[in-house]
Amino acid sequence: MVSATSASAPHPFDPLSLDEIQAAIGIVKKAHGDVFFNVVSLHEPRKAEMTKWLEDPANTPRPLRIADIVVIAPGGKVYDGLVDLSTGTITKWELLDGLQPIITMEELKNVEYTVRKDPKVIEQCVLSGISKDDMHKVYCDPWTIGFDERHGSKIRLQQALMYYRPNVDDCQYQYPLDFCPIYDAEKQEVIAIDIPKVRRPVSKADPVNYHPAAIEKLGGYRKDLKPINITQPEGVSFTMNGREISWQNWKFHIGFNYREGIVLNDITYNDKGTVRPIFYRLSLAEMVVPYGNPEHPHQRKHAFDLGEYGAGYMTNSLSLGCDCKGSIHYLDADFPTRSGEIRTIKNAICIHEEDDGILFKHSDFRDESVIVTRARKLIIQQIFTAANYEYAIQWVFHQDGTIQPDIRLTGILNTYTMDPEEDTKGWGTQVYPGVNAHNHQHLFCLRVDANIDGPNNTVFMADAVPSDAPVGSPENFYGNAFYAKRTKLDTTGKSKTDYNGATSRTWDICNTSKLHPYSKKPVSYKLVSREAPPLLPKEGSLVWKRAGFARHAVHVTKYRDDQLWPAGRHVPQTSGEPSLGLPEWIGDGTESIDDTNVVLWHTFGVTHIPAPEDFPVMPAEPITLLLRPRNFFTNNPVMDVPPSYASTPSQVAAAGAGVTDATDKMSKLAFANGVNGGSASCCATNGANGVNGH
Ligand code: ABN
Ligand code: CU
Repeated sequence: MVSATSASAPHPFDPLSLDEIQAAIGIVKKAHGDVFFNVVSLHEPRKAEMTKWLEDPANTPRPLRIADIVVIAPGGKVYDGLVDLSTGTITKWELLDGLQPIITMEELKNVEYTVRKDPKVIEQCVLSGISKDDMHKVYCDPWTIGFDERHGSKIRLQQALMYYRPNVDDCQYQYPLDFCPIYDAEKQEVIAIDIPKVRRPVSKADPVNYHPAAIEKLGGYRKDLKPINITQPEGVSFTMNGREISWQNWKFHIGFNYREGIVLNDITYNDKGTVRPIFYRLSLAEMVVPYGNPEHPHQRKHAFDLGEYGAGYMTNSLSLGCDCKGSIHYLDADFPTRSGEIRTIKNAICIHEEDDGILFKHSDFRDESVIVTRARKLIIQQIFTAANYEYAIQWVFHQDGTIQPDIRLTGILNTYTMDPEEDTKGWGTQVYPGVNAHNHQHLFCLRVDANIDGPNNTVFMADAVPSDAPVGSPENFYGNAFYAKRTKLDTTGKSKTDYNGATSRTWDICNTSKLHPYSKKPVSYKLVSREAPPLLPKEGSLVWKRAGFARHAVHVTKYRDDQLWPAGRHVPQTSGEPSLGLPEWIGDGTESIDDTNVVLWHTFGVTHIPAPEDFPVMPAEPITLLLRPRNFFTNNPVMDVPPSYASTPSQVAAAGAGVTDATDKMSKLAFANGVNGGSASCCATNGANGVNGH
């Protein structure tokens, strides 16, 4: 039993500690013997109870610590359970029928070992032009199978995407093989192989690699880079209390789970002494990567990297100076292994500040008085590796109340083999001789559990449009009128909306019971997201059915405990009939979401038509969006951030007396006093020599 009442009791949002995971495992083992542990994670406190505790923690009972458990018992039987850690009791134990839980890293690793020994796989390798003695050079990325109607969802399956490495240090993704074994995780054997009608032998092209020895061979690394060092001689400007962070008026809790990775809870901003709630919970709740090649079996290639593999389970251990620079605070993550041991990922989350360019600036053209204030940002980061791809997830907090989820995609393209003269028919690109990188999308689902100045919020869609009135009419005589048209999304059905670049469409999460004193508009947070392509696979396709959340850029639901994951709780091998998660919660579309506790689900991402520059390793591609305060603060909330330089007209007239100058000395050295020999007055709008200190 793990006491929840001691002084060191965890915050109710904290992930389960190592001790708590061990306790839960012990309790399950005692009751159910040897099972494979798939999930042992925090069962999040019920919101009603948690909200009371957050309001008055000293006088409210602390929500109990409960472990959310998924196990696979002998015979492939899957159980969902709950363990109350305060009493040491199992409060729920439910056998699931035809549902497959998330695939763990350990399960993935078994597959390669099996396929290398399988006689039928060896036969196919030989047909591809690989010697049977070279099976140690054959690799596979074991993917969940998606859904295959021939095999259903009762047996736990993976599809093995096959590759070859002529040498151990070669990048296998340039030697894809053309067949696809199907692996039964319970039997631990290959049960079928999908073999294409048109065979394509393994490529004979010379390897192209990106490791240092390969780059040396190609002429070596660039030699013109001087070091950039980031120093924070007085330390960082944030404070941590357990997993609660305070920085620049922000305060929130940093959680982490096997599936979504970073989860941010109870996000508030101290607005001149008033602590204002903004979001109850923010996370990336799901993602899907549909591939666009119509040939069998590529229709199965649409990984749900969070629901099927887990952004937590796949997270990297981050290293200082590489993944993050500066003064870093790290948080570790603990997970169960299949057998019930503990796996700790050191430095799973890094927290640090970065300079962020100009926060605001104005200079007066009359007299060259100027104010320049530099911004900094706070970054909560994790990076996960989803087989070939890397995803760097940054939750960026800005001083002005903006939150910016920022994702960088890097790593390696998923590839398939082709004859170098073959026509890709537009479904992919030959990125290297014999390498076909199929078109695909990366569609993420951001879950926004809103709390804008209180739990009752309403979502509006805002479109910048011209006046409806014609030119020459009394309302729009000159024809120049335009405005932001606001449409209230007052039912779940109406909330299904898509991005429209032509109207600069945004969505406002409003508290309609609180109006701004000047604008008379409701206090709000605006979702500004310009990378929200539609799901390109057609209505009725397998991925359309399975990834219901990706059908629209925005859906809004009424909050319910446990509605966390928009493609369902157990995603592998769902058929999409019915579509789980968000389509179920949207229901017939009649539920009111007006002035209530709402959750906004936002699907955004990129459509990736690969190009040779993406190979053999992709330069990181950023995707970003903003949650911005609008009509929320009385006026600019960052005027109290100390400026780097500030002079008023009277100070300019008095030749600089009283000017505030906190510019960094290195900049002056480099450009003003040093190289260019100009004056050290850094902020004149057009310095005589054209060089400013900033
Ligand atoms: N991107 C699909 C995937 C993720 C993890 C492991 C295998 C495959
Ligand atoms: Cu991509």
